[in-house]
Amino acid sequence: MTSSSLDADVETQPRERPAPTRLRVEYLKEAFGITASAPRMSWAPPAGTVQQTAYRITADNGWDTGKVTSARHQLIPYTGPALQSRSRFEWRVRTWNTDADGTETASAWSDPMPVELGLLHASDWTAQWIGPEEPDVPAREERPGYALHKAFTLDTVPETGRAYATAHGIYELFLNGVRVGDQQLTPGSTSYNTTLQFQAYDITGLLRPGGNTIRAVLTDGWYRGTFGYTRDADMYGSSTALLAQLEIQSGDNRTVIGTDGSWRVSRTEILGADLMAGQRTDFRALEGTADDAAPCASAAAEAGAAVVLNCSYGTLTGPVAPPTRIVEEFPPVSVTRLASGRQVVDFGQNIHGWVRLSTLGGPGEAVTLVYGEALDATGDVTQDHLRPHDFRRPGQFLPAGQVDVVTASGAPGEVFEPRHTTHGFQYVSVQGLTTDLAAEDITACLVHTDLEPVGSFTCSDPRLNKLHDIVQWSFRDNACEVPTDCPQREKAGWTGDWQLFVPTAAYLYDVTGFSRKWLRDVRADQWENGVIVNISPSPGPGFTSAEFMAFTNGSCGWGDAIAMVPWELYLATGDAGILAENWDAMNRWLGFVRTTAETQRHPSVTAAGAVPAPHEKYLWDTGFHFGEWMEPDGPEPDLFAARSADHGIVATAYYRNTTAVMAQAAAVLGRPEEARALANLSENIRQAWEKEYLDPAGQVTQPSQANCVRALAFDLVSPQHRSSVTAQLVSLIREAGTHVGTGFLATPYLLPVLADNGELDLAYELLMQDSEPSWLVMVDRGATTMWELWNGLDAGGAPHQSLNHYSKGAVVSFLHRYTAGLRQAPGSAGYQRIIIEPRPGAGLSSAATSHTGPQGRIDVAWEIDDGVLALGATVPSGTTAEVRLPGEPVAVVGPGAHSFLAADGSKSPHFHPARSTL
Ligand code: RAM
Repeated sequence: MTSSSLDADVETQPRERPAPTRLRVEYLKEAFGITASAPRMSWAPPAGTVQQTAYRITADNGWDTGKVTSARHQLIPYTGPALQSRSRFEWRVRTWNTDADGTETASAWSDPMPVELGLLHASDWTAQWIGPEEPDVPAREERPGYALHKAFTLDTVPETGRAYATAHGIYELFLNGVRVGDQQLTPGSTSYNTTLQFQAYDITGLLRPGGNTIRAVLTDGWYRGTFGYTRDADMYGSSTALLAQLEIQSGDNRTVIGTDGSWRVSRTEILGADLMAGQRTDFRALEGTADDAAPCASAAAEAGAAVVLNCSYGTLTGPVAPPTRIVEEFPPVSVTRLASGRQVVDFGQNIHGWVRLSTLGGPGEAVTLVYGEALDATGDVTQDHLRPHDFRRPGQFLPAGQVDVVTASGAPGEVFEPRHTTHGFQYVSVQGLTTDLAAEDITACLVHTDLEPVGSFTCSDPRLNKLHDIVQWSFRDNACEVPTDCPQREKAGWTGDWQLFVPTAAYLYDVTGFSRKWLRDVRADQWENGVIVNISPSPGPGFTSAEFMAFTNGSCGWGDAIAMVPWELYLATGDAGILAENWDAMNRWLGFVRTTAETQRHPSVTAAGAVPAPHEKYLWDTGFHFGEWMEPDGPEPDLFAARSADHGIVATAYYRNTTAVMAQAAAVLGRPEEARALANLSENIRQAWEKEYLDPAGQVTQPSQANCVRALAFDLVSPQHRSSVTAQLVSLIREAGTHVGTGFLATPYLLPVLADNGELDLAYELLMQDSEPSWLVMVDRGATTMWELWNGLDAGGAPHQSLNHYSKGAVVSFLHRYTAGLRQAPGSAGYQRIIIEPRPGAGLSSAATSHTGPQGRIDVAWEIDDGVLALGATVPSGTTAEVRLPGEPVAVVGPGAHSFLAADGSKSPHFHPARSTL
């Protein structure tokens, strides 16, 4: 149903409501330079309404849906005039909604959201790829930044100006000496062989009549700099390149200034820049070269011509995730001058990014900045725990990197900000600077993908609040372009880490675009045989080091990310399209797992019987697996030994889980036959697991907390064995002195499994445990981010491995879902049906959580006073909540603010809805 005019709508709808909010285009808040020619629009219904009944979208390009009777407000396809490269429009939406009393009211119009398309086709690019001439490519980590620049003249002030730019490497653009835009580390990290992002910028305000200069600074970045644990260089190529196109419009006149052979290349102050190693800047190198602000004669004299390169345009694409930015800046909490003369700066928080240093040494004096997460006995920064093994020289370690060096020229106003590298750090050892640093001389810049926060948690226990805080910090520090494992040692998109943390992350931040971008790389990096590689983006099997470590790909719990991550995103958003995008890749992964299970037997099984038992074809017990990984007191990981170990108990569990997840995904995608077949396969695997790994007494045969947790979390044992496996898990935990014994994979499920199987108190005992290993040890030892190991800082304060890995932080989803008590109902996606069920414990007297999902913001808060639990909940439009309080029947409530009182569970229950309002 549509209505013809906006005015008529207003007349018939006198009661105006607040407007729809959170307008998004393809999950983006800023849709500038996108390359989706049929973008989809979403919004959140106005706060305080019960149910959207209709919407109307209008745009300034003539698009008008009229009034459409529909409750839908997610991913509405654009149906206006066909969009071309550079098309621009502003859209807004109003909705009609029912109130609690059933009357329909019209909302106000939302604020407008601008959308502008970038360059959709390779043929839109008239610019040519250019690069510096490098007869001898300098050694890795020593490669300088180059400036590629061009002077041009404009007759008039232009009406609009756009710049489109990308690079093989990292680029920054400057127009007339002013930095263009506020994005960092552009063009961002992707699997460059298949996808290269370009950025679009509005440069209208930076252009001027007369002489102008466009200048790009180009360094190695992910393209050819060193990367990851193995510190490989040249992953995507051995030369850097720039592609930039300025389009300047005045009336009907479009001037295009693209990179080509007329551009000049000069040196910059950056003598070396590498994402892992650090940045070396010598401002003296600029002496006698171009002033950024003006194309002076000396620049031309200094510069050489750019080389035109024959690179492809075919991989170019606009953004699908928010950009990377400096999201926060901090002053130091202390600066300490050591006896050695070094100054140690403590920012009080472990972060990812760099510092901005405004006090440099005297002319020609080098100041060295060593970044780290921990201090040694002398109070200086130590990096020893961050040094990776050198696989090519067993027993040796590689440098940790994270060292910047800056030499001043003495020119006034020199500021060092190494934006062509990044570091994971809380401390910086400033070496070679005689001036005492004041707080305003050095600033920490937190750099990450600019994600929207959508979730919160707080409770009456300060240590749990701190735990939540440090987990959130670890996520922020590892959300730079792709979900990384750690921001210092590796900065790598490990599949397993994201698989196990994405449910927590998606509750706290809108990670949809960010994850979709990464999944595109995961799919691109998938091997012919279906193997999902451990790290994405990565350059593929043709690359030497990838080949060297190739045997580790195909690990259970890591490769399964291709099913688990899309499924979690679907649950968070209700967007089945994310499942559809990844469906083929999941099937190919499953094909690899299934073929491996059906055709290979682990030698230990073969030794036990020449003829395979019928259930053995469902056991995935060969190939390399990381296994549970990093259990406390576990052996030092030995990847080469793991290659032949029997990890069937873990791998078969993941085989079961992935088939179960895919069965549900198939059902959502309207593939009932596949859903049935997958569910059957999953049940067969379950039975095989039970037969192989559960003894007749209902005990897991390879007893570990992790194996018991998986048995329950992945529904591996039949209902009659759940209690014996729970009892086994409980006794393993008690044998460990009530300590956590899981590593990476099972940790997210440990507390939920206990709570779901009648052991809520034990879940809380583990949560509140404060001797090693435990989460609160991290809090008590002053962690500001989650550690990779349970003993990241040991009792003596010595650091071990990374102090900034979010994986163990998945525990905080227990705080959201159980402690505060907000979770989705089974079968719900996009938070349309929720369950509010506080499960208090550990003497907590209050807890609160919020989550802004597709329907809007949900708030849950409870307090216990004198044995009475008072619960307040706000349920957004279009959402149904089941409220479950101790000993009471389920109350089903709709949108609005509700409050309830109940006994806290320890006293006799008394429960009634006290008040509900809109
Ligand atoms: C480590 C990474 C990552 C983990 C792999 C298996 O080096 O830091 O967290 O997934 O190993």
